[in-house]
This record gives sequence, C-alpha cells and structure tokens, in this order.
Amino acid sequence: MLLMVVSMGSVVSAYAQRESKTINDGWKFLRKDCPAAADSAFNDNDWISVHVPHTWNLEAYTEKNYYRGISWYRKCLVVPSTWTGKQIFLKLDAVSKAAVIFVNGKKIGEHIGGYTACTFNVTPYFSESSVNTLAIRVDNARQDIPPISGDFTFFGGIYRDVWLTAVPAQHFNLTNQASAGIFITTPVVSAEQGTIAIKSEIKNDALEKVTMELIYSIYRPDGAFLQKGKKKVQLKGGETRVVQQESEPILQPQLWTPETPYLYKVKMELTNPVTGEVVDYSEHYTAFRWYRFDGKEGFFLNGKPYKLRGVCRHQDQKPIGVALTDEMHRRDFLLMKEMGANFIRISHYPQDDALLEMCDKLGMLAWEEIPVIDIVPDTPGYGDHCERNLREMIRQHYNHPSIIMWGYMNEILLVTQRRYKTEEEQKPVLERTLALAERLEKALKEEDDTRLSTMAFHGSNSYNEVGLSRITDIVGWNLYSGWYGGDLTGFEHYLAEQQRDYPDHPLIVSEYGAGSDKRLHSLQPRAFDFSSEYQQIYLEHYLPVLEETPYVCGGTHWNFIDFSSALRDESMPRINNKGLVYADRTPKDVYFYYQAAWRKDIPVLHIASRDWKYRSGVQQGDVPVALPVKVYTNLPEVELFMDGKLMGKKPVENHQVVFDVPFVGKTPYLSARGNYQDTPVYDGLRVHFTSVPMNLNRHNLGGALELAVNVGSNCFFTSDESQLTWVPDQPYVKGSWGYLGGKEQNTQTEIMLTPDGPLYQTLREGLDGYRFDVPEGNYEVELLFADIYRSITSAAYLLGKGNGESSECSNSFDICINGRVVEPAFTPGRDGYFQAVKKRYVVQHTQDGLEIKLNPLQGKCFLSGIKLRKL
Ligand code: GCB
Ligand code: CA
Repeated sequence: MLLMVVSMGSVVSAYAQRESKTINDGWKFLRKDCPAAADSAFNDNDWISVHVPHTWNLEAYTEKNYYRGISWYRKCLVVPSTWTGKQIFLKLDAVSKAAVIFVNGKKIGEHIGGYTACTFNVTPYFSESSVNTLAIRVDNARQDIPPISGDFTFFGGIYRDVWLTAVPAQHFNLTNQASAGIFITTPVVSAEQGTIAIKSEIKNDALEKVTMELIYSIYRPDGAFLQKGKKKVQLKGGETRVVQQESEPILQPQLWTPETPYLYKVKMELTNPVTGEVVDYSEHYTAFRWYRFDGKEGFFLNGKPYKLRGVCRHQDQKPIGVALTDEMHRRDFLLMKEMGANFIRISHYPQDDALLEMCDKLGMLAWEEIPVIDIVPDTPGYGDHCERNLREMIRQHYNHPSIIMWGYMNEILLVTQRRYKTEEEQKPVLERTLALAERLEKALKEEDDTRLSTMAFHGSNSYNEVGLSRITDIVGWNLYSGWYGGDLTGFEHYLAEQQRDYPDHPLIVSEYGAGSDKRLHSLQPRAFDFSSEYQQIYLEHYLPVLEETPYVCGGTHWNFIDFSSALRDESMPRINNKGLVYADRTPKDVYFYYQAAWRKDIPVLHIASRDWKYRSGVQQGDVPVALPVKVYTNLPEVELFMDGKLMGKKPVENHQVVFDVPFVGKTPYLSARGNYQDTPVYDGLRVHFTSVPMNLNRHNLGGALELAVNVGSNCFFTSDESQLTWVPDQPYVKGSWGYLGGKEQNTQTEIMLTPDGPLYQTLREGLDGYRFDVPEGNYEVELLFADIYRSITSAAYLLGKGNGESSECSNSFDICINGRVVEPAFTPGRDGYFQAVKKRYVVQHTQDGLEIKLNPLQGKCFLSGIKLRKL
C-alpha cells in the first residue's frame, strides 16, 4: 500500500505540473448593463444563478426581436493552495460576441469575436490567499464584429467552457491567440515516409534566465513508442522563444482517412535538464495525409480520387440555444458519421474543440470558417476583427489533421446586391469586399501554408465577374435551384456552366437543401410547400448529380440540423427547417436516403414514413385509398408488406423504392424486407390511417365524419396538437365537396395566434365559396382565415401587432351558409393581419347540401381551411 502511494506520488510530481480545470459552475448573471458589477465589492445577490455553457437568448425560439445588448456574468474563485507560485491562465472557449474581463475590479483584457477562444494570464491580478472575483461584461450587439448579417441567431453568452490552467514559470506559451503554443505539421508525407515538424513556443515567466530541454516523443496509432528528440533551449527572464524540431523519417506511415483515422501522438515535454523534472507537458495528435483539389477531376486524398460527402453544421439546439455541452457536440458528430458523411463544413463559424477532436479521432475531413456573411460593412474596425478572428481560428485549430481548408466569406454579395442596386452604389462596397478578401487570403496563407482557402458563393456569376472567385484556392457554390427559384435541373446546368467557363476552379457545392415540416405531406410536392416529400425529391435529385459529376469535389448539405434563425418565418417560425435531422436530433426520413447512399458497410433499410405516421386519403366508393410508401435502402431489392400481406417486390433505384399501397384498416403495420449478404433485413412501423369520403352520401356519412380541408393547398397538414389531418383541397364536383372558383395563394409570413401556421399560410383567394353535397342533417362548419393582404401603403414597420389597424383593413365580406348571412361584413384582418381567425357555425336541417358563400364587400375574399362535422 505504502509503495503504491509513493510510486503514484512520483508520477504525479513528474507530470502534474500543469493543471487544468473548468470553472463552469456557480456564476451569477444579469441581462442588462451594470458597470458597477466590475467592482469586486459589488453585491450580486439578486442576480440569477447560472452554469456555463449559458446563453441569454432562449427567447429567440419564440421572438424575432431577441435581446442584443450587454449582460454581465460574475463568479467568485479561490485558487487552490497547490497553485501558489504558479502562473495562472483563464481561458474562455467562446463568449458571444465580445467580452471585457475584470479580475478583482481590474480590467485584465477583452476579446472580440463570438466563436473563438481567448486566454489571459491572470497571475498578477489573482490573490492566492483570498477570494477572487471575476466579472465579465458580454456584448452581443456590436456591429463591428462579424457576423453582422446572416440566417441564424447570434446568441449571446458565455456558451462554451471556461478554464483555469496553472503552470510553472516555464511553460508552453498559452497566450498566443489562445492556441496551445505548439504547431505541428507533416512537411514530408507520402506512402513511403513522413516526418513530423513541431514548432513550440516556450515562455519563461521568471526573472532569471533558465536552460530547459524540450523533448518530443512520437507514438504510433496503436500506442507504441516510435521516436524521441531533444533540444536544449536558453531563455532569458520574461522571454518567449520559438523552437523548431523535426522528427526522423517515419517509414510507411499509416495514412489518415475518414475510414482509417490513424493518429500519431506527439507528446511534448519541457524539462529541467539538471533535475530531469518535467516542468510543462502537452499532448497532441497529428496524421499523415495529403490531398489536392482539381478543377476537372475533383478531390484526391492520399493520391486517390475521393468524393467529399458532407454536411454543414450549425451549433445550436432547440430549446437550449448554443449552450451545448461537449457530449452534445460529440453526439452530433456521431450522427453525421453514422449517416456516412466524410466531410463537414463547420458553418458559419469556428465551433467547439470537442467537434474537431471527433473529426480527427473518428474520421471526418473539415472546412472551418469565420462568419463574414452577406455584405462587408464600412464600419470602422470590422476588417481588423475579421482578420483577428481568422488568425485565432487557424492558430487554435491548427493541429487538427481533419481540417483541410479554411474559409472566410459566405455569400458576401447577397445583401450587397439586394441593398445596392446601381453599379455606382455597388462600386465602393465591391471594392472593400475585394480588399477584405485579399487581406484575409494573405493572412490565411501567412498563418497556414499547408492548407487551402475557400469561400462560399450564392448562385450568381457576379463572384466571377467581380474577381472574388480568383482569390481563394477553392470555390464553394451554395445552390438552391428548385427551392428559392428555378427548377431542379437548374442545379446541374449551373455546375456545367461553371465548369465550361472556369474549368480550373476546383469546386465544392458548399450548400444545397430544401425545407421540410413533418406536419406537411403531399402527393404533388412543390418547392416551398415544406412537405417532407419535396425535400426528399429535391435531395434525391441533387445527390446523384454530386456523386456522378467528376469535377465536383463534393457537397455539403445545408444543414445537418433544423437550426435557429430568429428572423425566419415560413412554416416553422424561428427555425430553418432544411435539416436532415430535427432540432432535437431525431433523424428525418431523408437522413436514411443519405445513409443508404453513403454506407456500404451496414445494411440500410428504412420505411420512409416515420415523418408521415398520420396518413389520410380521399376515398372513392369502396376502393381503398392507394398511397405511396417509400423505402430508403442500400439493398438491391425490397419487399413490402402491410399487416403481413405482401404488397410487392421491387428493384431499388437511387437508393429508394416506392410502393403504391392500398390502405385498409385504421392502424396498418408496414414492414419491409431485403437481403444483405444473404441475411434478411427488416424494418417495420405502425401508421394511422383515416379515410375521407369523396362522395358525402348517407352511406359514407354513417361514421363520425370530420372532414377537414387544407384550403388552397396541395398538402396534407396534421396538427401536432390534435393529430387531426387536413386533406389537400380540391375543386367541387357534383356529389362531392370542394371549392368554388378563386385561385391559390400563400404566404411565408408567420401567422400569429395559432400553432397550426401552415394551414393558414395557404389559402384560396377570390373564391365564391365552398360546397359539400351532404345529405339532410345537422352539421358543424368551421372556417379558418388569416388576412395576409397588408396593403403596401401601410408599411410593415409602421404597424404594431393588433393596435388599431382596422382603419387600414380593406378586406371584408359577408359569409353566408345555405343562403343565410351568418357573418355580415366579416373583416378577417380586423384584429391584425397575419392572425388566425376561426369561426364555427351550427347548421340545422340542411336540405340540399351545404353551401358556404363569401360575398365581397370590399377588397378580397379568401379562405384558409374548412372543417365539416356531422352532428
Ligand atoms: C444560404 C446561407 C445560409 C442559409 C441558407 C438558407 O445560402 O449561406 O446561411 O441558412 O442559405 O437556408 O437559406
Ligand atoms: Ca390552407
């Protein structure tokens, strides 16, 4: 026993010189400015208690206008007695957007940029004997710090870990832009041999000069020791010295790829050559891999053609914002990896070290970038801040072999062109954009000449015309043909044009995607209907193009997750729903399309109906409703069963097969079977089915009828609250039901006062009414409206919500049911535009069907939804 303690003790004394720990717990927080809080004597008793990671903007999931301003964090700290005499460093992994740090009432520094870390030597400010107070003023409003524009929420807060590290007076430099002070490269790398070069920055914080020894040790991926090298270094008091070392050649190195993520460990020891004591210690991983991008032939990894199969990733998660723990970042990585991705665009900003660590260890190539987005403002300081953030990102993540390229601008002409229409107006903006791009490119190459540079453009040739595309090594195109405009084939045409005109530009499709909302389904999906089916069709078109076009180096789907974008409306306000997984990380069906396409090593068989569990269909007579059931798979053929009965067997094309299945019963069980390497593979799930009669005769109306129609839409809409499905609209034909005249209309604007927004966002405009050929009886009719026709003169910004807009309101009509006016001069927008209004009427003793008429009095008549219930 005694022996053990002694031997452990000696290990500790050899290696425990550097100590790091998080100080994430026990913070106090105030969401407003409070300059007095910097003072160490300030009383923060009535502030709320929080732990970091923390963000103060959770309201961004419900409100566009989330708080951008100043907040304060405070914490008390006692330094461990074992740290006496050591140098103590405070590291903030990320504070958005800017931080000013006070220790015991003294300002010790500030940091600009919400996505990179900062480190401060706090030794001179810390008291070793008493309680220290740490106060941090955080600002997420500043317009001189990127990002200033973009389709995501700029959450404020201390939202990554906070660390304290103690080291002896001689140590690796920790204050070079919060890097490790160690920079590792592989100057020689081939299948035959490789070398590892290490550039270390060593600091002597003592007054006297010292002689130190710097020892590197390299370990093979299997952990076996490989080689060691030493160098003596003399440091004057206060000096920081850069030391270069290079390993002996390592023969036949094990090459790193996403499939074989072989890492070599580099152990760095700073020792006292006299006593042999290890003074500071730091461990890193590196890898042997090389790559090139070719304009015509695509991407090559370790000399072999390699398709970059990627996703873009935002870092937030509803409802916790950006305050994710390390394990949540790791979980996201695993989901991407499981799907078969080998590449990630870390968009639009540097992300947590935990993610990069996973990329290295489990294998995923990476593009990381800084958030210079949409337009370059002429705000003083902006360019300096961009450059500093770029340099920080590179230094902080330099030793991650997974990273192959650095990016620094996204769609930088998008808002530029929207805001400035004439050439004359655009000229100065374009000049400063080019100047900034050139400046950042230069800084990037100064920092790192072993990696490549890139930018992402939106689908406009102006990036070529202006000269931006000449600046970086690789161009990224964000292409949304078939979503924001154009049709699906516009995608391959755009790529072909670029290849024809700029054959030497290596090209990545840095974004493509379509939104989906699992409440919406369609048999005739279209762009912007937010049906799951349109997202599927869109991606099923794009992915084969990416895979089969040799000059396309690869693609990164936008976005891996449904992410927070406070300013966005659409079907799911505050959320950009182009994800392959929902905000809670549940995979969408389409996730399995990618998995089927990208994974060969496991069987993938997925009935693509998890997102469409509540099915409904319009039934003609007694013929069962046939509905498509799609299966995503990497197997060659698939059999589909309903309640155990074989529905068919089909060969698979483009990783999918669709069966037309006659739905019978209320909760049919769907199952699929295929073969993977001679072993059967199954998938199965239960769905719910409700049929809606086409002909509303007495026979059909026998059951409890609730006929709900999503007026003005091609989509089924299933309410999350009631699970009631509203079927797509149809024109009236005798004996049935449907609209009378008018045309489809829709809005992407959020509809207030309802959880069923999409139902109201689609409508029929100018219709005469609606008719149901129902038999005699008593009925309940519900009508849904939202006035989306805010007149142009009443500009959006002049109107508060529901505050006396009535004088502006121009749309008014009578609602008549079976010839009786039930609502004279109905004004759906009276209480506010874009507000849900529901009206329900009991209709007694119908004789000749049920007819709802809308008689215009002023402006337009319209209807968003209708529901009929037999009483
Ligand atoms: C883009 C942007 C990205 C957006 C995306 C979208 O091109 O780069 O930030 O979120 O489009 O969904 O519109
Ligand atoms: Ca509708």
